[in-house]
Amino acid sequence: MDLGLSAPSEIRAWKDLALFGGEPAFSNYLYVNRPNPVNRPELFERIGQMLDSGWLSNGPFVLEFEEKVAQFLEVRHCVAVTNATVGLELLVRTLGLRGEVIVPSYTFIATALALRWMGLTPVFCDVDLVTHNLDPLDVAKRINPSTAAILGVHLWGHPCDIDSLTTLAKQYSIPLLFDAAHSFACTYKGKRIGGFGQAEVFSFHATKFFSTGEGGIISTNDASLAKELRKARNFGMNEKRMVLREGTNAKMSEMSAAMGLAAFSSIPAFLAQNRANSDCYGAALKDVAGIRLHNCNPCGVNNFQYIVAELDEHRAGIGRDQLLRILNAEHCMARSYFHPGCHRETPFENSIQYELPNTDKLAARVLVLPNGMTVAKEDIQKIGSIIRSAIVQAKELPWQSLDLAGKSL
Ligand code: T4K
Repeated sequence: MDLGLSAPSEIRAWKDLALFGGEPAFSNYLYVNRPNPVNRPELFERIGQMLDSGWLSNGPFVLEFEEKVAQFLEVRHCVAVTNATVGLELLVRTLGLRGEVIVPSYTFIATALALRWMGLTPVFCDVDLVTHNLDPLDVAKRINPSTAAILGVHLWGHPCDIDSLTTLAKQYSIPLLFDAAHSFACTYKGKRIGGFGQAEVFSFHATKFFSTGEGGIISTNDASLAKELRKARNFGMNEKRMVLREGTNAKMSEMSAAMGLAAFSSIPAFLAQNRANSDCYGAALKDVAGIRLHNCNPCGVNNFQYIVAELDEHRAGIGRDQLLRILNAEHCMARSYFHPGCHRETPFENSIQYELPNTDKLAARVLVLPNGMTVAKEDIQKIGSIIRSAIVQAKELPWQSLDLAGKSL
């Protein structure tokens, strides 16, 4: 059944919402980002080749994958790694950074932990309320003689203000790096994310729209950096197995590379479905008071991997966590990414140096909704209907009786 993209969602009586006694809208749980289906014949073919060859690591698939990704990103060098967190660690360690790195607090905890794990001090910076990305004016205020680098995050696949950050990095002669974990296949002013700053780091985790199970890639146009990264990820060895520097084991496995290679031909289909789903969410939530979808990338192409909604509690009459509770009861496992902001997480509690008002606001109001190939238009209609019903009847919802009954998230 084609519900059409412009169909508004229907209102259900609040008594029919699962949290208040109704049946859950979804019999199977709906998650924020289920892995997209992989081309199984191609994957199985490659797994067969891998087993026949006896090369499970240090084999040809990683090289082929790196070349393919470099071509796709239009960048000179790609170094495949076990995951993006390790990729960030490898990058800052290989660059020999010491001291402070300016980074947003409004990001997944991996960005900040990678720095701390490598002995660096993350200096948390506020973000712009519209883009959700580093605010260059706030970055400028935090630069000091101990600043070793700026690490921007293209959150939700929305590029940072790359031009302004590049100007700042040049002015202070510090490296500019990007956590591009969300940004595969996204563009900035007509150019694919991947070639900006000194290097960018992508994630191919299971929840990303393009996945290698676990995996990541560091992309750069700097040949000598790429060469050092290759050694550093392989125990410091060169191609002749001579140990020329300190290093670790951060290599991507052949199995992960095989999965990535098998997913390549599906990228257009993944993008098309994410885009169509995003439009469908837009229609389903149209004119619902207090909720709006984040415009992912006004100055380029987005992969629409994350459907990011912002809830204005005063206009909607219901809080973000209340709405989350209603959705979860329906088996729609929406998430409050990235609450409460890295600077408020335990490892960084003692390092709150500045007020981050925009980070606090976004952490309190953002709700990420399910997307990907496993999410159908009908699902989105139902999610829209749950959200609309909750907001329209916000004043009538019997929270008190529920809390007295001892139900909790
Ligand atoms: N920088 C940024 C900005 C990032 O967002 C991330 C990771 C990184 C760096 C580091 O990248 P990696 O080192 O991971 O390559 C998830 C992911 O674990 C994480 O990769 C991702 N960002 C972050 C935004 O989300 P959780 O704790 O929400 O993941 P998890 O395991 O609860 O998965 C979320 C949902 O996805 C689950 O509710 C169910 C579903 N799921 C998950 C997995 C793993 C599946 O359906 N199948 C699966 O195999 O962090």
